[in-house]
Amino acid sequence: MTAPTTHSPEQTTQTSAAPFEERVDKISAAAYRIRHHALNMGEVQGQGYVGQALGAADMLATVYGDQLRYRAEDPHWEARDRFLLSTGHYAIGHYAALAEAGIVPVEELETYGSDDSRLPMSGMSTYTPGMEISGGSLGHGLTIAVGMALGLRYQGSSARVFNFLSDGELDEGSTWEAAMGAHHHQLGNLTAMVDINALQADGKTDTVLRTEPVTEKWESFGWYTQRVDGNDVGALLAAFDNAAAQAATVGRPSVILCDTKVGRGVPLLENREKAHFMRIEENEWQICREQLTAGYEGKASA
Ligand SMILES: Cc1ncc(C[n+]2csc(CCOP(=O)(O)OP(=O)(O)O)c2C)c(N)n1
Ligand SMILES: [Mg+2]
Repeated sequence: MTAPTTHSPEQTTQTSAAPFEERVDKISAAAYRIRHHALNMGEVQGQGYVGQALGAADMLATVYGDQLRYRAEDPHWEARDRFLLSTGHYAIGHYAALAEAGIVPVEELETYGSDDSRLPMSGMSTYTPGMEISGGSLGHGLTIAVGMALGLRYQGSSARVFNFLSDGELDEGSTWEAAMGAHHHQLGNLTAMVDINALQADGKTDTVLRTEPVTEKWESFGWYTQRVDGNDVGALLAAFDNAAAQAATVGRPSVILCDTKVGRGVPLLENREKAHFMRIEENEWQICREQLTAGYEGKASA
């Protein structure tokens, strides 16, 4: 199993002062490593939610590599920004991001899904440093984020709360109740990001429940709404910078709607049937890694 070198910041601050293009390159490199980690973890199990991790890697890299305030050596640091993963099944991608952030050791990733591992298949807050909530029951992340953002404000904290949701979670009434609550309480310290990969467990999102037009829905719920290509790091970074620029203790909550592609970066997996939970054959993992590296190096040298 090969693992690329990991960049481990001690702490990052929101919106770095480095030039934009430099930040994009740094995030893109982090996204590549996150994808690599996810493939290595998936190989341990022979299957899993690998497609989601590949699709969301650019979002995770932007948040962890550039926006989130945290201390790798002290995951419970009181002033940290909170990152809430409501989609427990995306844990594989989140663990890869936590390793990239230096919060979880890279060597530990190979324990993913094993008995006694701190990295169970579904995200559990009591198991993993940096995992703020247990998120397997979908549609609850944003409700918790609202309470947390409200609580931090009462405590006089300037920390922000980030909530990662999936498009399947937009089927849930609780998500929209939370969206109304966030607007009502003017939670300017709350930023939601939605991975719109157009897929759910039961098939394509528009065949399960037509949630579009989602941009207009969030806007009508009073949120500062942006929609971007969630696999375009430059577009993502600009959107997160916009959200950070208008973050406030009291103000409009922000949502960044990110259109992504399941399996992104690995052509072999990008058009796979049954993409929600992928079975990948033994001989395919190395091909996946090679395709990922070829794509990344091709882009980096272009
Ligand atoms: C409340 C709840 N209902 C149903 C499930 C079963 N479930 C697990 S993943 C999933 C799909 C949710 O959509 P999404 O996260 O967009 O799927 P993906 O993009 O990962 O394919 C469902 C329905 C669940 N975990 N929680
Ligand atoms: Mg989905």
